[in-house]
Formats: sequence, structure tokens, C-alpha cells
Amino acid sequence: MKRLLITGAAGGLGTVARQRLTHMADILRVSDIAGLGDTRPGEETMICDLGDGDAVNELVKGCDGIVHFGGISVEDTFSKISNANIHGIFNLYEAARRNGNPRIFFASSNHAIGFYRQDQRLDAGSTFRPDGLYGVSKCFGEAMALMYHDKYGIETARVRIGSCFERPRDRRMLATWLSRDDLVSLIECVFVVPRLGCPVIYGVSANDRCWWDNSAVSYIGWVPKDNAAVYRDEVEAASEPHAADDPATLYQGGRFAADPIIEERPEGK
Ligand code: NAI
Ligand code: 15L
Repeated sequence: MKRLLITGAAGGLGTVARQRLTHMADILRVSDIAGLGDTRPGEETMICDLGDGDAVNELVKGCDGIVHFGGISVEDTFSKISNANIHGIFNLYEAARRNGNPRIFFASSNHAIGFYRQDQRLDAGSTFRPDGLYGVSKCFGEAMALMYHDKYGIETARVRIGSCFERPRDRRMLATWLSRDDLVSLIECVFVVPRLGCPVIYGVSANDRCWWDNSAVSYIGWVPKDNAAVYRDEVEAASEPHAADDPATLYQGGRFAADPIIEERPEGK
């Protein structure tokens, strides 16, 4: 690619992408609403609020691909989620439509299906069961991607990421963990496969305990290499198991399923 856009480049996964995707394009255009530090060789930096349609249009101009990590990444008030993840995803797809249909890696989340129980097995055809407003915004993003694919041919990988951290942080992540290496190899596959379409992909490593089946997307050629089982002893030693009726044990989204709706606070409170 000539130019690959990374949104959310100041965040956890965006930082990984910024460091490790330099081989994928002549120029990485890195963007966030937060500060991005110095511009590195081979980069363009652009501060942009995803909620601002004109700014997003400028951001997407000239890009052949987009890794979309930007937005609210945990449960929050509807107004915050709405700006970044609802208006933001609309702005991104409108900009993509106006600027040559770049291929998109959309960071959806396991919280789009977080209210399935941990004893259920899901695949690409499993319907939404969001576990909060954040999860609902990811369902909206997946639907937006599909509509722009069917209407305008924009190709998107709708990647329901599990838990992408350096290592699994709790027992649930022994099932949901996605290693950073596997994330990078997934992004590579998404942009290299000749015909992508608009698949749902579970962003999860080859964990012994895994609830998600990616066989419908074997055509993209992604073979995750890591396995959270390597960390099982240390994770299990670090904490007692949760009670059987604890949401952390019951639901795929873990504690998000038990979180209350966060109400808006009046200005200044
Ligand atoms: P993060 O919270 O570290 O990064 C998100 C970035 O988006 C932040 O740098 C933030 O400043 C930026 N952002 C927020 N609102 C914005 C706005 N209005 N305009 C522009 N930028 C805005 O999140 P993380 O962990 O890096 O996740 C990246 C993406 O992957 C998110 O979309 C998240 O929902 C998704 N994801 C991450 C998972 C994980 O395990 N890290 C799991 C599932 C999904
Ligand atoms: C997510 O969607 C979040 O962005 C991330 O911070 C983790 O909470 C992850 O899901 C998870 O479920 O572990």
C-alpha cells in the first residue's frame, strides 16, 4: 500500500500497530484525538476527532487501507460512545466511500456477543448479544461495515477482538486472549488476501480454552500461533476461581455483563 491509516494510534493496540506495521505501506498515517508524540520517519501524524465528519474525510483522503482502532474501548456514557463509536464509524465509512473504498480492519469486540454463556460455542454466523452500550456500538459498527460492503463494495474485516494484552490477565482471558504477534499477523492477512469481502473474524489466539470458531474465514490464511495455556499456571495461582454464578464465569463478556448503564452526568459534576 502507499498509505495505511491507523486510527486510535495513541492507544494500546494503536501503539503496537504503529510500531509493527511499518512494512505494510510507504507511509503510515497515524491518528488519534490524543497526542501522538513526535512524527517518525515514514509517518504522517494527524490529530482528529472521529466525531467530526469533515476532519475524518480529510483523514481518510489518500489512504489505501485503514486499521480502525480509534474510539471508546470500554463501557462509558452513551454520549461519549455515541460521538466516537456511532457517529465516528459513520464518518469513517462515508469518508471511505468518498475516497476510493479503502479496505478496512474494524476493531469490533467480544462485547458484541458478551451475553452468550461461556459454555456456548460461537462462529461467524452467531448473532449479536451485546453486554452493554459499548457492545451495542460494536454491533452498530459491524452492521455499518456490512451495509457499506453490500451497497458500495467496501471490504472490511469485522474483527471481534477478545482480550489483546501482552499476556492474559485473568482466568477468562485464558479463553479470550489474543497475543500481539497474532494481532499483527491477522492484520497482515486482512490486507494481503486478494478478496476479503466483509467477514466476521474472532480475534483470538490458538488458546486451548477457546469459545470461537474461525473456520468460515480460513480463506484469509490466518493461523494464530500463540496459546494462553502457557500462562495458565501463573494466572490460576494469582487468584481464586470466581463463584459459578459470577458474571465473570458465566458470560463470555465477563464482568462487562454485570456492569450497570453509566448515566450521563450534568456538566461539571
Ligand atoms: P484504547 O482505549 O487504548 O485506544 C483507543 C484510542 O482511541 C485512544 O487512544 C483514544 O484516545 C482514541 N479515541 C477515543 N475517542 C476518540 C475520538 N472521538 N476520536 C479519535 N480518537 C479517539 O483501546 P485499545 O485497547 O487500544 O483498543 C483499540 C480498539 O480495539 C478499540 O476500538 C477497542 O474497542 C477494540 N478492542 C480492543 C480490545 C483489547 O483487548 N485491547 C478487545 C476488543 C476490542
Ligand atoms: C474490550 O473490548 C476492551 O477494549 C478491552 O479493554 C478488554 O476489556 C477486552 O474487551 C476484554 O473483554 O478483555
